[in-house]
Amino acid sequence: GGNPNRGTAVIARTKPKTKKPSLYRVLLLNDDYTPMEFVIHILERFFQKDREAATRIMLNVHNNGVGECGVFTYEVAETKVSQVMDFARQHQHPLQCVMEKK
Ligand code: TYC
Repeated sequence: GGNPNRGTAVIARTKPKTKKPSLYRVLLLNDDYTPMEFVIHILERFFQKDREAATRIMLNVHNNGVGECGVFTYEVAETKVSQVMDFARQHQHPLQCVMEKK
């Protein structure tokens, strides 16, 4: 016999815990070869940006070396990175897309 929980205590949460998922930035990296128009197309196609927002982000990457396309949960960010990298490879552009934890 004996109490199997001897020396332990469990305190119940008062408020149900809803875990916020970690967020990840998806970034485009600049290079000297990928056409500006191609990068704008990527931003429209995979990140639902309108022409104006896509152009602003592309120029930001062009001028600063790196720029944010959006913020997503891990799975979605991973999917975006894969889609961009596959599409760039298919068109033989060296464009790089990465994700980083916020
Ligand atoms: N620097 C490229 C050019 O001058 C344009 C470019 C912008 C490339 C953004 C990559 O992520 C990029 N054609």
